[in-house]
Amino acid sequence: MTIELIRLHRLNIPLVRPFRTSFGTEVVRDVIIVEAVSSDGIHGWGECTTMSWPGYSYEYSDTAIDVITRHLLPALAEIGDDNDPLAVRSAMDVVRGHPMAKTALSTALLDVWLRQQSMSLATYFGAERTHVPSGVSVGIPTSESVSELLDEVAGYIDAGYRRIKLKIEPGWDREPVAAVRGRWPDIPLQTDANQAYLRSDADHLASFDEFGLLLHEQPLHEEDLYGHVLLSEACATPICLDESIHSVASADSAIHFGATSIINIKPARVGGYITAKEIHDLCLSRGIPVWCGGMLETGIGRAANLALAALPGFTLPGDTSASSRYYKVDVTEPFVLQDGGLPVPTGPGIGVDPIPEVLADLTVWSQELRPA
Ligand code: NPG
Repeated sequence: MTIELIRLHRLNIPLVRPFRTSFGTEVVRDVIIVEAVSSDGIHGWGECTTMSWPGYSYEYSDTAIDVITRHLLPALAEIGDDNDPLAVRSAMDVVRGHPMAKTALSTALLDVWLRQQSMSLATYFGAERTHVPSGVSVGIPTSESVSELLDEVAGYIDAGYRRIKLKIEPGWDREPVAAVRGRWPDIPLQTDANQAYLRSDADHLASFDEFGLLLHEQPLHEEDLYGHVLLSEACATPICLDESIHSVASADSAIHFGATSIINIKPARVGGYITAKEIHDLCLSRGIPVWCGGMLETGIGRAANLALAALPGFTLPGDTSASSRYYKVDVTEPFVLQDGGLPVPTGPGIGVDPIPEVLADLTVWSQELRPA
């Protein structure tokens, strides 16, 4: 199969509410959707989850466009018409890093490849679950008001979300966690600091043990693996790594050294769904529970994440929330919460397509690229 055309669609989608974390505030999702068109007329889709600034990682939307255009697409010329997912991944290996750009392009190609075989992504993974329980990630209210936070959390709990993740940072941590735990003593609750703490905060973070949390996600800098080992020793609350995990090898090292006892698997952070599945398999074999992270995906990225999260090692609810948690209008048919979770798409490939008029409406820039 020959890929004749790659289209990059850059969209700006207003969020239903600002999403504030320890690394910044997003009000509008600046997202790139990659479309791959094959010579037999099949369209495949992938989402690039970069933000407009390098706050979560060094990648951002402008670098992703550059890397896809000038490096990843030319690298694919090496494999000619062979779009086998493993061949695509190894061709892209010539580029260091840039996992979100790689994920976007490789997922669009994987989608074409699967659609040609009429196989769903979940089936390709060997996933059997048809419904995935949803958690929700709650940002820091821009007002920094605990009562506003409680109202937001109450809305999510009423909607049926199965676990709550609170974004924290120094100065916004014990009080909101205590308030949510006080009001909902039994709800599965976890924190996410996005690297905002220091090793010297270990005693402070250990003081959260009284709240019976599921986990603390990525409290320290992503390179501070040993710091997370020390934190794991200081806290009864399990430590879960996100930003530190970029590959099977980094997951294996973090588990081996005792820096993490749970892993957040985000395909976009590890360079694609093939590697994400391999990290899942490693964790399953080591008895390490995993859950699927999110990066405010549209229906395109969400559909693929749900297929992954249908694998058996995903034993904790992930950040796979309904479309309405993020957007008034999603690019695809909206994912709607059913019984506290979302259905795993069953159609060929990722199982969803953008709605052409919505895609056109939200597009602020687009470009057509011809593979060599
Ligand atoms: O539900 O998609 C979601 C958001 C989950 O908190 C979430 N994502 O740090 O994991 C994170 C955070 C994030 C969002 C990271 C956007 C990067 C970009």
